[in-house]
Amino acid sequence: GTGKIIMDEAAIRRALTRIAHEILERNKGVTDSILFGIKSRGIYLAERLAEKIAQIEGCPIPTSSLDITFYRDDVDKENLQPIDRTQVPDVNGKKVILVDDVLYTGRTARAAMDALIDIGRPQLIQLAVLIDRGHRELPIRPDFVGKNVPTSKRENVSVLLRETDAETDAVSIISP
Ligand code: 3GP
Ligand code: 5GP
Ligand code: MG
Repeated sequence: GTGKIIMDEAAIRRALTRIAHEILERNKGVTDSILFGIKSRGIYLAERLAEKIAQIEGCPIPTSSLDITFYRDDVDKENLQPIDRTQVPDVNGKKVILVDDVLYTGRTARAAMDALIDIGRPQLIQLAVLIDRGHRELPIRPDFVGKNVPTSKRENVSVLLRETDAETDAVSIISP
């Protein structure tokens, strides 16, 4: 659906450019860092951040994706399997930056941390999100935020990305 656009293509580009700089500043470069995109849209955002970081720093940052289904707190695990650690980069001793489109209750971020710790022992884990819409149900706080967007629980934040959704990027609030 369509709602009020709160970030257009340029705003999203600028926010990701800023976050790329913040990641480099906070971590003093990209040595031993890995970006992990969470499911579909987090993966595209992680890839965009990696491209910017490589341009700014002149040095590539490994990028991977994380399937957290097994680690969710609301699914039946019977037919699911934990992450196969041979299929993901080694996280031992690494600075891992989780990337997602929207942060809401924090349950997805918690599951992602559980998944990471299942495959190794990262040096540290940080969280980067394009949108923080509030309403946390766990003590989780993002390290890098594109835009803080106060929402009601009944609203929904639509994130449309060129890679999967639309001709141009847009973030809007969909009200019921
Ligand atoms: P994503 O996989 O790209 O993150 O959760 C499945 C998809 O539904 C997500 O896409 C997300 O963007 C979208 N979505 C929209 N509103 C919600 C919501 O309130 N909760 C969740 N979990 N997903 C939502
Ligand atoms: P949480 O687990 O923090 O409640 O929600 C985070 C995950 O759910 C993210 O991966 C995000 O895609 C999705 N999500 C939660 N709320 C919204 C929303 O309003 N809009 C979109 N696009 N995704 C949401
Ligand atoms: Mg998401």
